[in-house]
Amino acid sequence: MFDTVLIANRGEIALRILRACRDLGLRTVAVHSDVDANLRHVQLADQALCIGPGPAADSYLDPARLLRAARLTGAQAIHPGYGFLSENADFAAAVEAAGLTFIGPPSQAIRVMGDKVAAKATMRAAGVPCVPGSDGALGHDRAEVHEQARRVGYPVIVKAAGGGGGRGMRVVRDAAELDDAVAVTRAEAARAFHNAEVYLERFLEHPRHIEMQVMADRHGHVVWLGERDCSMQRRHQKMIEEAPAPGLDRDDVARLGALCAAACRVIGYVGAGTFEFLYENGSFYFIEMNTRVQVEHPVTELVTGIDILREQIRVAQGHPLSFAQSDVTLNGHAIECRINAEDPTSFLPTPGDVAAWVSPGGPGIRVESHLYPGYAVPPHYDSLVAKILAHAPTRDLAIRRMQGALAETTLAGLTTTLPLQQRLMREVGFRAGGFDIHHLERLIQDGWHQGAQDEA
Ligand code: MV4
Repeated sequence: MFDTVLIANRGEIALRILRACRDLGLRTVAVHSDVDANLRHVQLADQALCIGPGPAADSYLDPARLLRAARLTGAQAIHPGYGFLSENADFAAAVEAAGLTFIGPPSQAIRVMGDKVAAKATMRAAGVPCVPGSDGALGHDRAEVHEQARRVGYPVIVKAAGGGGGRGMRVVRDAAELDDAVAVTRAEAARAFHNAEVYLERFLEHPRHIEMQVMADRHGHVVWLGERDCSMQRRHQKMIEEAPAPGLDRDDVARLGALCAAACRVIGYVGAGTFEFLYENGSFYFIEMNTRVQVEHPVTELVTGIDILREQIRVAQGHPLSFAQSDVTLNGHAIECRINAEDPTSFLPTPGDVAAWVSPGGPGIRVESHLYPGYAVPPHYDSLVAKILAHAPTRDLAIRRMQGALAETTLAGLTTTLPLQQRLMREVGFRAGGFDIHHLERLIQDGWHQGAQDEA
């Protein structure tokens, strides 16, 4: 049983982890790069340690430095947050081997889900519906690859087994393009992931991105906490997430949740996890699993009333989940806007000094942010600077509350995505709900900032 947690992350999630630890009476150790000494959670932690220079490869991504920091500070557990080393099976295994607790699933579960071919085979065997595709990784016989593609049906998508999150994939619209696409994806995958394995799937043209939150403990309890709709994205960067997903059949969602929970039992899953699905024409298709806490976990916390970070840490301590599936009920609707320090038309990063920051409040509003006046956003890392959430009994009121929250947010000195999110709150496609994963790219192409799109 640990009493000190090393927070192996930065920014808003490091602060979220710190607050969960504080609630549980746990000591916190903040580790930071030398450009991050002024982060909010570094100021608040019981102990802080600089572990290296600004570039993440020499600080937040260096397993040896993190393990040394744990040894030096007496931390017995490491929370990886999201990104960085959170889904690195070798790091999780090294933490386990050092006799420390990795706050996440067993390294073996991370390893299996990190290999998208193995993940899909495992999920299919567990009864989770998957996108029709090749039987496992593609072989080197060209005729056989063509036969697989014909059987799956064009258009197909070639994906790297070591990829995920949108990295290492290529759409193939007819047989003439197949050989090249397979060869190029293989070569890229070998370089990027040190794994040349690729597989085929039927390419779905207009899906929604729906994901299912699960939690499991070490006592055989698994629960599903409902879905999130993350379709409002650009280049695999989510912009807005919401729960529940508009227009879904609640019985379908419940069946899917039960299948995901059953799959967790099969793989011996522990902690918080997310099953990603594409949803098209009333059917769900598993694409990959995220074996970490996600950026958008608060929308699920708001509609379920369950503190996912708290449960994740308690489960890592060996406690059973504090609730059962029958205790999980959905209450209202929640929306999250990710405020990034990016230009809202070019999406280029806009690091710099925060001149003023006044966060919004009022009924149903929650803000997750490490910002404060005088803070400087460094150029080295992800540009997420705040998550603004609105919760209300209905989606319409949640949108109205979000509009109010965005309007009362003062963030001076930085250029951010906030104006785009303000516009999206009024856009007819968003207002209707149920838009596909290409919706935002279409709006951007149409020049959202020139006021070309319809407004409600
Ligand atoms: C797909 C797909 C269409 N058909 N697979 C992109 C990220 C990775 N998680 C899987 N991705 C996709 N896989 C098939 N068979 C379309 C995407 C996709 C996508 C998925 C979720 C959210 C945003 C996306 C944006 C572009 C493409």
